[in-house]
Amino acid sequence: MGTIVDGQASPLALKSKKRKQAERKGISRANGIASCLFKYWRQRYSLFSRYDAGIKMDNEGWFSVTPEAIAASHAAHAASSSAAVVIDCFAGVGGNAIQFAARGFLVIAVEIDPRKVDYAVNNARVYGVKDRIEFVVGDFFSLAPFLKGDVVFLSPPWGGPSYSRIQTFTLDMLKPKDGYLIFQAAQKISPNIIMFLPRNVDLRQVEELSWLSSPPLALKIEENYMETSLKGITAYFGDIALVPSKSSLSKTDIS
Ligand code: MGP
Ligand code: SAH
Repeated sequence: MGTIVDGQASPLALKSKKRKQAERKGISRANGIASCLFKYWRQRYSLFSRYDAGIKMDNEGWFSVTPEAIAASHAAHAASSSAAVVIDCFAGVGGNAIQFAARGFLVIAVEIDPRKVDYAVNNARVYGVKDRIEFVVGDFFSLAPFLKGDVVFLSPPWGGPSYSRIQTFTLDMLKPKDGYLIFQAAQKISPNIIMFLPRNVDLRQVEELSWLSSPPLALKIEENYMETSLKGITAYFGDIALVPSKSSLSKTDIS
């Protein structure tokens, strides 16, 4: 130890902290990313194992993309059902859409930001699954009445990395609309809904979503870990909640 002297960091510890900050700034600059995104860049191979094969990301993509192994576990879960078409309603740079397509699904990937769609197309090409994904640039809420699919996948914006400083994340904090409205739009497409949510989400509210249907939808809630770090919560609604989960990344809490 020996780094704290009279309640203050020692000159040696300060030097090492400054060196680390400078190193972090240098790496961030060299890779064209904001230094506040450095922690996500360090996890780049767990976000996309083929990162070095030409994956493209933007700032929001860095902190929003579902880690590859978790996206693969969502797809594996859906593949245990008879579903064939998945609608990824907030597709971002393609983390989930790619894994659904790699599992053999036909994917309709909706994303409002055209630059992210360009990146998602590029990233799907890197994974050799571009032909299994139909990319749509647009607003999910406007498109929802026209979308047809067996499974609806929802990973909407959580309001940025600051979500983790909130003690209990309530569904009205989801963007661009309240989680209840997002869920209702999805329900019009299919009762089989997968929702990827913050680890601090209010689970009672998630349960309430299943009561929006009569009779209530089956619900399964999983915690998604990468090694020992809890990254998010997945809620499976409808018949898809009843298929057994095979993933070692998931711990089921409520069935
Ligand atoms: P995090 O909590 O910001 O980072 O995001 P991490 O690595 O857990 O760092 P820590 O210091 O908090 O431990 C964890 C994961 O949540 C990300 O890899 C994304 O998959 C997901 N995620 C984070 N945000 C801010 C969003 C978001 O806005 N939307 C979606 N869909 N996913 C997000
Ligand atoms: N699951 C994705 C990340 C999704 S992040 C992945 O793994 O890559 C949420 C995305 O929702 C952001 O890219 C944001 O641009 C998009 N989005 C926000 N409002 C939207 C809307 N109304 N319709 C469609 N996409 C929207």
